[in-house]
Amino acid sequence: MKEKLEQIKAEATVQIQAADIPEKLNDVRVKFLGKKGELTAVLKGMKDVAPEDRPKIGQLVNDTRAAIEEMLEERKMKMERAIREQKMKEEVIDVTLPSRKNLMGHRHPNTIAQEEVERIFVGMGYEVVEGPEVEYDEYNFEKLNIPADHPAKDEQDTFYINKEIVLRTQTSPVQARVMEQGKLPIRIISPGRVFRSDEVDATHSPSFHQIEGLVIDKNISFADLKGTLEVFAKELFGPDTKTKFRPHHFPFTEPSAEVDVSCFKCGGKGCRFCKGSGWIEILGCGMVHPHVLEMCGIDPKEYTGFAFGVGLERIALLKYEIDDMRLLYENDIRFLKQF
Ligand code: 2U9
Repeated sequence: MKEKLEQIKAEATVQIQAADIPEKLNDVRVKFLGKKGELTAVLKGMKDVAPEDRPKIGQLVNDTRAAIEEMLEERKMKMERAIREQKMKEEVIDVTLPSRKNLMGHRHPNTIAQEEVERIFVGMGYEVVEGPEVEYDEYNFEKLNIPADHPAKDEQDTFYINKEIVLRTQTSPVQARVMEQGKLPIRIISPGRVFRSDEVDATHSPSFHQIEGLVIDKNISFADLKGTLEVFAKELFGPDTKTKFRPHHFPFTEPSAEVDVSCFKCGGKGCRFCKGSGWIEILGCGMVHPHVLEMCGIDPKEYTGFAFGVGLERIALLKYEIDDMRLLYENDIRFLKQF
């Protein structure tokens, strides 16, 4: 029995040393220590051993099992260490490699145009003020001198929430609210989304953006309006830009004008871009109507002011020479990537 145990131990030693992967080592464990293993078979044969020899043989079997287990454990640890070292060798990290670049998005052309306009006016001391997109009819129309029966109300094709509440058709109500607060002087621009129930085409959308401006102080004249918008045009389209004020009519300003800039493509000679005229229309403006001042709690005998409004998409289309407004809303990355 003793020889048999020594033989088992010797065989196990050889096979444990020969095992080169964890699976083979496990096979060895099963072969010698498993339920049907060789050592278990020896234990089962104990009944044939003389009773007085049994404790001694039993001890020998236990010692052999312990020795085999120890060898298995030691081999397993060595194997794991070797595997780990091999992995470390194979997975060398080259810390000098350049990192992968993150895909960075950028601002939408509308936002670029808006921030450019904001930069120009903030540089002239204006404050940027935002307000609600859902407005009372009173602020969107009444206080801007557009009463219930005024044709401008039809012209502006308004989205009505109910009789008193509309989706704002311009950002003017923001200015009306600031005027009502009564803190003077006022020098603000209000950018934001506006809504008109227009059919979608290359130059119209039911939802677009405006930037309106308002200045109220003592002794503000049309000359201030002209000077301000001339500076704005030169900043936006280049120092050689000329401006032309054409008389116009808006209910909220009197007198009113539309402003053209000399074509920045041809310098005013006339080209395809300006349809041969040498001029491009960019905004509307005027002196705030005395009745509007009154309705917003400002005394028109003491204070005067000017206002202007510009379509943001129009600026983006002109600046980036985009010929269809719909491109600005489709979010096609191939288009947006260009700006
Ligand atoms: C108050 C008083 C007056 C804002 C103004 C315009 C002229 C104008 C258009 C430009 C293109 C709208 O986006 S557009 O279709 N706007 O021409 N807007 S004066 O006048 C105001 C605003 C607020 C209290």
